[in-house]
Amino acid sequence: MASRRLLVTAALPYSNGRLHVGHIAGAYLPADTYVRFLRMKGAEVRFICGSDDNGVAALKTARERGIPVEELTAHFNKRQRLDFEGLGIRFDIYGGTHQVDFAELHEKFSQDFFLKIHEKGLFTKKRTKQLYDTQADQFLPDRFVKGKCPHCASDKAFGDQCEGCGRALDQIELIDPVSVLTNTAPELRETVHWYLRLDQIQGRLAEWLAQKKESADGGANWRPVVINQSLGRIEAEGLPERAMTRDLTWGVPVPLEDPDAEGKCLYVWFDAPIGYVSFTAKHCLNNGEAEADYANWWKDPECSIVHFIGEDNIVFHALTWPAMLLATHDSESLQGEKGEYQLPANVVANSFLNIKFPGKDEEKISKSRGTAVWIEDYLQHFDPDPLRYYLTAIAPESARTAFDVDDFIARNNGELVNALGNFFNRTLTFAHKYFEGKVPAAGDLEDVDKELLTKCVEVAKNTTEHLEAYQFKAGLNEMMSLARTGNLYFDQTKPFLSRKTDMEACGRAINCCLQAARTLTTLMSPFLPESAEKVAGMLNIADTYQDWDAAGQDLLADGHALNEAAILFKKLDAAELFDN
Ligand code: B3M
Ligand code: ZN
Repeated sequence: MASRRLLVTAALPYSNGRLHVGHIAGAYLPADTYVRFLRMKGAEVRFICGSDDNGVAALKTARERGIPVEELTAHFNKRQRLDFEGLGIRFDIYGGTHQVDFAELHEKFSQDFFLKIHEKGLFTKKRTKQLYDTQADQFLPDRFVKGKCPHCASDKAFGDQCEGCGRALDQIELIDPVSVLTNTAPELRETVHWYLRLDQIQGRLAEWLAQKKESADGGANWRPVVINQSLGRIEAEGLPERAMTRDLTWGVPVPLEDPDAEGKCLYVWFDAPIGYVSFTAKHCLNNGEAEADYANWWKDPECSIVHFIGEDNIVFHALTWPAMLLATHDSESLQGEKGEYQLPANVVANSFLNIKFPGKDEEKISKSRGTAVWIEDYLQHFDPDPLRYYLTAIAPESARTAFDVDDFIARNNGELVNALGNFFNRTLTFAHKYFEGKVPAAGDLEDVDKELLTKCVEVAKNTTEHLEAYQFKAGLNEMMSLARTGNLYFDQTKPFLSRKTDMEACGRAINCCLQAARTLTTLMSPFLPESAEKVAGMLNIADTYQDWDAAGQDLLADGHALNEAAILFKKLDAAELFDN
């Protein structure tokens, strides 16, 4: 682990809709798992998130629904917050770039950031042409223009990004643009914007990314897709200047005393990542610290910053955002000196999830076609942990994967219920029935017993390594391998037979099973926090199981009293939820 202090962020969801399983698998669940793990390791962590309220996404939805944009974003901020809570995703603060309690501070941080870059001379003010909808009588925000991509010819290109090839675009590059507002062809009109001089920063950016690439095996664990998309972009085409202002009134006003700045806002991708910072400052305030204490997390080389995002946000987090950070620096240091914004220690990106409903083909998750599993719907029927389990088991860490409804049910019933739950249940029930609810004496261990205890140590070590390397799926599999080995051990040592003939052997087997259960409780906790807490209660280790390093090391003492056992996971039926 890079350091004992970490600031972890998860991408700020746009507050214009509900969350589905794809969002959770992409950024929020791995981030939460990681933070829980870090805390169990004794690290000091701040876990920051909130909604991305500004810009056109919200404006567009509000317009479609005929409600004020403030109302829309407040509404979805709250619903998304409840989704996260319901899934046990526990941020230290959940802000929102335009939410009542946050907007003022966020505006200040964003404007200061802009001014700092402005002072450094890293913006060019340019008079350009922009698409203007003469029927709606307004300049068209990027998302309000559709057209053909100049790079890949996909017709799913918007004014900011092509959904075909993922490239960032300028709206005037679009071929055959059409206004989303009125479906008419817009005309080009003159406007003024401030462009971030990425060309001036790309040398340092490339050097920084190259360092990360080299260290990919040496502990930094950057995913290849992140390096390739960002460094690859610089090497292939260089970074053109990008406009960081927009002709828009919903957002952070451009903080310049310049008539040309009137009626303009900062680009949403400029202010959104600053949300990570302003929410940190707000958290400091809520925590009884000073606003300026955000710097302990953002401007201290001793603190590592890790961003969790979905694949479509790579360019913004591994190029634009680090460029913005570098643009505020006085020093030439790549990471940043103390007192300067630190560049991220890692940007962890997942790919997307497809969806597969019973009897249908695998397809993309789509709001408009209704092909999604919504978190609100899920939580009405089921506990959070089965979803956490499945989304980690199929995590799209290196490629797109699918949420397959039948597979979700099958793995819940086969893995959580039959392997993990059953191991706890048979062990605890046995201890209650034949050993008065106490840990029986281990006695003299035989090879088979020692093997199980060695397996506990190994699994703890491997799970640690996987989690430190952001390999959540592998970490989960490793943890589950201990449950399987535990079941095999139970079957082999047959305490159900030895209890009639050799109580000592029987006690030894149950003792070892309880040790494995003890280890599992800790190791499953970042993945399945609610279930871990329950089983910790049953094992009567509520105050110790959160110490990560105790897994495989701390053994339950002979005679340790256990609490009542209860069923941990239950079989699920797809019909309950997914009967469409
Ligand atoms: N709101 C994007 C998204 O959901 C976006 C992330 C901002 S993180 C600073 O694609
Ligand atoms: Zn394209």
